[in-house]
Amino acid sequence: MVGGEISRELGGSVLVANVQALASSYSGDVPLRYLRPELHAEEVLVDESLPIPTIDMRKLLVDDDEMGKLHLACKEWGFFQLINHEVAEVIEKMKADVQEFFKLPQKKKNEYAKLPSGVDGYGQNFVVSEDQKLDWADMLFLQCLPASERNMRFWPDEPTSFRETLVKYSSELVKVSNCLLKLMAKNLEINPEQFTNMFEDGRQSVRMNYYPPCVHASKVIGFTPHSDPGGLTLLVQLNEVQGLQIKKNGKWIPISPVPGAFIVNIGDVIEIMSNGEYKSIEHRAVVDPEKERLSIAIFCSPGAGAIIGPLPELTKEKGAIYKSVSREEYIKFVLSKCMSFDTAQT
Ligand SMILES: O=C(O)CCC(=O)C(=O)O
Repeated sequence: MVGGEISRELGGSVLVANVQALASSYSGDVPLRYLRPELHAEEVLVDESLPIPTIDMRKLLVDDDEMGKLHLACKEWGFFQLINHEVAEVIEKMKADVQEFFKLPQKKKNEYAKLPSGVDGYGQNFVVSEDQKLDWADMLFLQCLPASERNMRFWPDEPTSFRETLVKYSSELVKVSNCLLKLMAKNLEINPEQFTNMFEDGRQSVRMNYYPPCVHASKVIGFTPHSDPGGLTLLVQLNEVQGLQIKKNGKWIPISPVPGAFIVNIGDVIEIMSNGEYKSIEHRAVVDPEKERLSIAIFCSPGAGAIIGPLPELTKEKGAIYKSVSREEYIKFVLSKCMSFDTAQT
């Protein structure tokens, strides 16, 4: 382990090879560290897959039936597609800039390479040993909010519009996520402020994922199975290549991208706050044998000083099924529980 303990404390990582460069130059076997055939052993429901619920944001504001659909989606799926969210324009700009970023020459991308001691930047996070198995992906991770914690050293200045687009994307998505949180609070019959205050001055980070194609796609994994430790995640796919899978009733279900929709999922913090009523679902990303795949995930999490625990109104019937801890203790717990996926979202 190289600098493992330091990495652990700071949430950093040992540096690893760039997969995009590896994929473009290799012609034979996949390096051993990427081989994870055991992750494909479980059943995938391809033909019978049920689509995850689609929620219409415009209808949510005026239609009780749509609110009911949202409640069920959060309780039974933990995932839904969000359409008519009114931020289509900035999504298109963001997608174009992220695509351009990953097309830059390797040398240029490496100017934003992350450091072993931090989480922001280009590379991979939370690799804590030299023999840890690796995901077939590169990512660019950036803290967006609070604005005082942006580390501009890692914000690409190419394409030239990238920074401005991300700032706009971040602020538009705050509006979408706050609106969803208020509606969820209404559905849970709790005071909306109790729910939203925690996120109001919260943290928001973005993770841009690049999954190169792999001829041995069934032996590698793009993103190790995980649930998101934060509150709410809003994901867009940049192209129509399928890759995201969610676990339902012990089987993996592929999620097909709906053009223009966000894929929204409940994170562990909301599962805890709702005392288990809403579900944070395990998911993973698989790799395509021929085509690259790109996605952008925005993570919304409570800010400093928050207490992570079940809301008192939701514990009356069955008591609290989770402990309440400070945000700092929660992060320590997440880091210690699982260092093999990116916990920087918290
Ligand atoms: O690329 C995907 O579809 C999954 C991404 C993801 O789970 C994440 O960034 O946390």
